[in-house]
Amino acid sequence: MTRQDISGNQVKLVYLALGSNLGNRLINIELAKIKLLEKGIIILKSSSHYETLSWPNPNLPKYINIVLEVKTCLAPNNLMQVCKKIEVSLGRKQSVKNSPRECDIDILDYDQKIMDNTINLPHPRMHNRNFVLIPLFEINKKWVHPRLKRHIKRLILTLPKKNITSIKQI
Ligand code: PH2
Ligand code: MG
Ligand code: MG
Repeated sequence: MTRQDISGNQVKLVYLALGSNLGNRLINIELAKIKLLEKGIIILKSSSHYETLSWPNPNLPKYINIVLEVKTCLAPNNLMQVCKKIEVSLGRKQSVKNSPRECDIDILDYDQKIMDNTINLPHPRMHNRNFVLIPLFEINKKWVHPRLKRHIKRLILTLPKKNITSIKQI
């Protein structure tokens, strides 16, 4: 039987990536976690903080990234709306793609769901991003990519070596 909350909604296991490369990066990430909690999203695990080069332009300020394992009853689109609102409340402006931001929240994996319409699940570029795979591996060594059916360890080993050596656990 699927687990339900007290209102009968199904509880889903979700992995979120949080990042910041503008302002006080550590505080921005902590505030984002508090705001997620305020929306009833339960944080089960939180990875260490990792300092990573900005992708795709390494000349932009470095990011601090973490990955969270959370429980939520929100549907994917509603969860996405909540994440967007938190990004904006922490100062994110609608600007040029990949420009520095106080807060970035991406849904990596929503209960192993594969979805290709309003939002893409799992996150379409997660499998080649060191700043997502390495913190995810820290909190779930058994995670498997729902679309590629590939184990997290294999995905990390496929990354270019410099992507592994350039990431700093802090
Ligand atoms: N997020 C981006 C663009 N580039 N680079 C790093 N290192 N970390 C991020 O979280 C990140 C990025 C937009 O979502
Ligand atoms: Mg991102
Ligand atoms: Mg994003």
